[in-house]
Amino acid sequence: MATKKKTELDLQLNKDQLKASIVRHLRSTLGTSEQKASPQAWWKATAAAVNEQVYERLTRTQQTHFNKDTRAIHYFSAEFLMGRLTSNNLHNLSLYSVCEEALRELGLELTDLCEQEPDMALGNGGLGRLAACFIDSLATLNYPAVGYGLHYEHGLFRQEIQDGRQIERPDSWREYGNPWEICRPESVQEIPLYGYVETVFGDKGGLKKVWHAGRKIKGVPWDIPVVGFGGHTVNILRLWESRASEFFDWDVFNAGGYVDSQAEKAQAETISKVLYPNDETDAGKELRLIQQYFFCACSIKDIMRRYKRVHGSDFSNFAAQIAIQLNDTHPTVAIPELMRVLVDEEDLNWDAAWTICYQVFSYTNHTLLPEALEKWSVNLFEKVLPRHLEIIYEINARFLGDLVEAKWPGDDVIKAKLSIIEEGEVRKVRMGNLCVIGSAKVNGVAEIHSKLVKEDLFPEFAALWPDKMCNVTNGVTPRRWLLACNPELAALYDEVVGKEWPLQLDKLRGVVKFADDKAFQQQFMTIKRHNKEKLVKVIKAETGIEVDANAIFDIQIKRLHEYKRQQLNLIHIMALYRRLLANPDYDMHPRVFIFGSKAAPGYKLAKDIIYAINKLAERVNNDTRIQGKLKVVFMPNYRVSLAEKMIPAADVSEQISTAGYEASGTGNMKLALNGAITIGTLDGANIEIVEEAGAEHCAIFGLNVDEVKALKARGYNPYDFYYANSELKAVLDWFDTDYFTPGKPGELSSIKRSLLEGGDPYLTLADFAAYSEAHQLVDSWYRDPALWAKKAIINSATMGKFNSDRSIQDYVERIWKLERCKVG
Ligand code: RUG
Repeated sequence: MATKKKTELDLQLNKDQLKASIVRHLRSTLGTSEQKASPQAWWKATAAAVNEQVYERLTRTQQTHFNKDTRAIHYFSAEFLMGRLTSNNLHNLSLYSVCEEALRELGLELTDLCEQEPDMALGNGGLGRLAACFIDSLATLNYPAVGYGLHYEHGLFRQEIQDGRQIERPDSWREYGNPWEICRPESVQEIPLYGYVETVFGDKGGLKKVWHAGRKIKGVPWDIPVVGFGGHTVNILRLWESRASEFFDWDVFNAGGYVDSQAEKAQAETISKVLYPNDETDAGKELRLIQQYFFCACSIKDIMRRYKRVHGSDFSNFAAQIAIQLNDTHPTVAIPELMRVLVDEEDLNWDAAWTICYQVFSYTNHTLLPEALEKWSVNLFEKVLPRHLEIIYEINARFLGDLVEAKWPGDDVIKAKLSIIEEGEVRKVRMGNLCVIGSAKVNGVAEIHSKLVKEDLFPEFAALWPDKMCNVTNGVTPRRWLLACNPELAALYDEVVGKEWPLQLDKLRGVVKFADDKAFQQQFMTIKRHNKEKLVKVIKAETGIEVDANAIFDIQIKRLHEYKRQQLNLIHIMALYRRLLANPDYDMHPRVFIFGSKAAPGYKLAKDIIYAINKLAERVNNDTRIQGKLKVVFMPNYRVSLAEKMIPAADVSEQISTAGYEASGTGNMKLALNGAITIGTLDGANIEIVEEAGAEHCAIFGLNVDEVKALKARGYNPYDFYYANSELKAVLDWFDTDYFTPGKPGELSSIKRSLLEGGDPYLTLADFAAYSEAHQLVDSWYRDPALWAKKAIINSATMGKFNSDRSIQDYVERIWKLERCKVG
């Protein structure tokens, strides 16, 4: 008898079914009972019950994609900052309230169980979180997509604060098991490394290259199902774990070298052991290059396997079926790897292989900072990936010899600039140039950034290929960053504009007409107040600091970097403190400055800034003279799940990077969407936020991109600002005293030094006065509750553009040319 196909309705669980399923999993999957179960076990049983739904839909999705043989996007990223998945999956399956009720009947609170889940912190910051938002949107919009990355055993370090200083501790997100991942031993891959290249006679005549690997590593895939909102499409995020391969293990073992074989095994398994904690800087280490190659090679093999299952060795459809997006330069080595596979293993000639490659790849640039544009020494490349270096030389020779020579005949200066190889004492492979040369499209992540990529970073490439460069402004998923994290505001929006806004965020524009409505303002601000009260408790629990929800909550959450200018915020708080000490009646609305930030472990100045913030906090928070008008909080271990608690509670959003340095920013979007007012420079996506919300509803200050360039060109001297502004001078001189570090003068001096002797590369002092004025403006707005409510509402209601669904749709139209595939 033919089995009836399950319909969408059959899949939708009711409360009693879900409850029964949770209890069943508690007993049969977790091996415990309702009486004995720990909160961990309840959380895992709940996840297992949800997974029944997820897997059913995952199978359907995979069958549909296979049957229709769809073109798919493969998003290659060294980082996916997923955070927690329980609440997200429940929301996307429309099961959140059903689950809440089911658990309540079992005497449990869903929000408490969600706290059991460790964050999946497989990323540093914006770049990794963007990748997570994008795969959510791809599934939501029913696009066939696979995320490919690394299955780090330890994600970004856990930050502890001891005596004000950052201490890094290992993050063990899967120490006690993770219910959302599925190991797929049937799709294991083997990856070569090191060794040498031999030239032999090919079967079809002519010469052929053979790479004899010195070592092989096993890549074990772990799949994380990615549930689209509405639950139709469930794509996968496939993360590769490295293991020792039998290839070398047994050789050494049989030769009697058991201990050596164990050492090699440990080395192999080191590859996916830990995420490099550097945001925006290239570590330049052998292990990092191996990490990059390892996950790219596993992923290309995986793509090949799937393609060949349908098309055999006919590669004429490859570029029509496969699109690969390179998230920054980290996965660039995928380009020579695909060339190697096509030429060496599949016997295509160079031109045919290159034509395919060139159509398959596209590259997203996320930064203009020179230290983040990866360069690998040629020697290292040659040692680890000898065949790839040959392929890179060949790509380079053809590019320079044909295209560059045709456009700029005889111009060796341009050739040297565009070459993939940087000449010098240490010859280097420039991954940025390789990306541009090997990609069909190159995009920046906000209008201004894309303009600078074109005009300042890659001007010659833009002249050579005027249509290659484009922009896709970043976005964030409104499901996580409003629906799930701010349930009260989400419910209010449901009432006012209907329930479609999580998919069509532009619908929030319908709220603008209520921005002056007193009753609506009150509802909106009451929700903000509730969110602030919740954060007050979290702050108390995490830091012991008491703050008052009546104060303005002013939040700066992002990685610590000089260009992001936490030091500007810091010196401004010190200036406010001085004003209050000098005049206890100084007129300001009470303010709580809240920071959340991790510094790269080797970035000394960034760590000193964290220390200074904490020392300032100790002093200010315990100074009764200022009558609680100023509080400073540094929230330890900033991560996705903490962001979800901080963002809904923010009144003010600090987006104060030096203009021209923040490619986009995405925290700026999340904070504004949740009703925070931006204090910001005209940098990255701030510019587009201001365009949407209206300049009068944001506090914009400081030098713009052209002014920054002009000041630098004229010769910036921070001492000019130091001597001209007595308050600024006094604040900087304070760093040399022991006022904040009793008995230890000079402990904070490195910050002053960087701003004066160090030349203040990010123009902190130049923007200080304008920043201080912007704060005064914000303070004056806040004293008028109706005015503030109006601005907050307008900010939230006008952020529709920053839906990551819109970003994905832009990628589809401008770059990927994908078709949606409805899963029945
Ligand atoms: O710094 C950028 C952010 O401005 C941007 O919003 C984010 C996503 O596009 O990427 C960040 N980024 C850039 N993270 N790492 C890099 C350089 O590798």
